[in-house]
Amino acid sequence: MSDEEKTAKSEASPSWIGFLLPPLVVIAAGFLWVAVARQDSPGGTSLGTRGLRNDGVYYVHVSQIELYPTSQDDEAWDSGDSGAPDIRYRIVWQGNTIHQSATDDNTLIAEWSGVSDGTLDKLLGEEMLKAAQIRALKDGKLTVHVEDVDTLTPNDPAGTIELEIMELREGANDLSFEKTKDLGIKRILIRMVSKDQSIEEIVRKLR
Ligand SMILES: [Ca+2]
Ligand SMILES: [Ca+2]
Repeated sequence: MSDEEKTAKSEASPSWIGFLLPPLVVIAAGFLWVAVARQDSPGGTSLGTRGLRNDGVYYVHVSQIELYPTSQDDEAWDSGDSGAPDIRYRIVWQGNTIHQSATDDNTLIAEWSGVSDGTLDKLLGEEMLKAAQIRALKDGKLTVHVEDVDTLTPNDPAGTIELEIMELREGANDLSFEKTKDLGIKRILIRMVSKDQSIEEIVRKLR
């Protein structure tokens, strides 16, 4: 066998695989598209039913957080007449805190609106939104830190939740958790609202 023949033979296999692979990738992508398109079909467009669009920008709004009745150490959140916690959360994306909520005092179920109160809604536009902004990217993560804010002592951490962004749905995401020694969060409601729509529609969905 000449050197030229050896080269030709050794290259035959890789080039054959190279020829086969692109159609396989196209078939896989086509299958994925069909699966996604079915979810997007009319009737499946209600809140919380549609996956996030890759590379799309979304508002993230935590509308409700419920804590377990006692802290991770099974102690009262606070001492005094009201032992109930004063709940605050912050959202971290790509190592940056991109939103911190107000504190909802003395409650086990804290709630926040995603828009500022007031009647100047349309004039204020994006300024009135109280929500974080993220870009939906594969392998992207979103972290929510929750704490009970204390005045005289250091805050009591209630737990940290790390979420795979692409596993969230557009609309409401209702997530429940078991209590552990690291987690005092019972339930968290997160709304994902696409930025790719009118400000009126965004406000309606974040309110
Ligand atoms: Ca406390
Ligand atoms: Ca309290």
